[in-house]
Amino acid sequence: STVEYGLEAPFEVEFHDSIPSTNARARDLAQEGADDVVVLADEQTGGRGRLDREWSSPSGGIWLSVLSRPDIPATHAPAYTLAAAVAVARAAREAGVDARIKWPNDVVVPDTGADGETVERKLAGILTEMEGEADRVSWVVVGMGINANVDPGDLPSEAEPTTLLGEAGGVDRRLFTQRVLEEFDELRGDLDAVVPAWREYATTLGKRVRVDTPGGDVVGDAVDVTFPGALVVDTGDERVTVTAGDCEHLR
Ligand code: BT5
Repeated sequence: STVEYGLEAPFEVEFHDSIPSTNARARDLAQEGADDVVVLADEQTGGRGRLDREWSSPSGGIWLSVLSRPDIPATHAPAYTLAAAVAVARAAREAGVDARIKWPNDVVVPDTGADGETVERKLAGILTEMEGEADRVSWVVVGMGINANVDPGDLPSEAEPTTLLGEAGGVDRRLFTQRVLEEFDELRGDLDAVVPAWREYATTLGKRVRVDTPGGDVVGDAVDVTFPGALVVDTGDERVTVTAGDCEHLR
């Protein structure tokens, strides 16, 4: 409950010590007609990423889902994903972490090794789900998986993860969550501000990328992000606007 968790965010908060997935719970609440609810958990036993990939969610993290019913067409929902990434990046930067955003949904921290090679370690991921008509969504659930007070060794190493514990010695999860929700609430009320804010922290722009899209791979220079969250890739022959896919930074 709100009181128990002590959050002053503009949402009702439902807290769980352990739950399969906060997104799944928020979807259930949506079916029951709820609005402006945050589902928050210390641990998830069945956390999911995009394309049903597993999201490792040990105790100590900030695993949360925001349910809202905005008056937007489904095509604008990607702006919610970007808004969440900006909110998490801002809160992490306030905590002294050099958080950047990798298109579309990864909050990463650059880690330059002794060999001069930089690895972008994933601090957080966002999963947006929605239902409704094309011209107006019925609800949107924005899931944020934030590796907070988690030992990086407890996360799958092949994912090249990092955590707020590893980067900043840990955070006060209540305050961190409050900052994320305040920022997210502000951005969702001003969607035009999302892309400019996203550009400030972007690590993808200016990089050579390979984007694995439903229509095949697109390789080129990432030159811009446009509303509501599409990546513009200059392939040398043409500028391709990519709305969804996995992005790999080639250099
Ligand atoms: C994401 O997917 O990055 C979205 C993750 C969303 C998780 C939140 S937690 C609260 C809410 N409830 C849920 O059930 N989900 C949301 P994607 O871009 O598909 O990345 C998934 C990939 O990240 C996996 O295949 C792993 O390689 C890697 N991975 C898994 N767990 C990780 C972790 N804790 N930290 C960093 N990388 C991880």
